[in-house]
Amino acid sequence: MKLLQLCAATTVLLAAQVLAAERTVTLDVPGMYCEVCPVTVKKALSKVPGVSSVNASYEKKEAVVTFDDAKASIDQLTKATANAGYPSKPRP
Ligand SMILES: [Cu+2]
Repeated sequence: MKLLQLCAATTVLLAAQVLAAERTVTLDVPGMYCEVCPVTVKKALSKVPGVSSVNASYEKKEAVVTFDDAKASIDQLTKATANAGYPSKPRP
């Protein structure tokens, strides 16, 4: 039974690695109210492991994030901005 579980876990892990890919997501960050805000948002997102690039725009109130979806999730990204004081949502 234990062995079976281990096998299943290994299979999932391998599948995740095979499917791992760079993804780009646009986050709506409505709380950015001046030109310094995107700098803070960018810093917070860049610290998330797996994030390779961040482009935050005050004018558009958005952050475009490229990340490795095997290392980071959209959930982690929105949490990182929220922790920095800027709640965000992925743009559909
Ligand atoms: Cu600001």
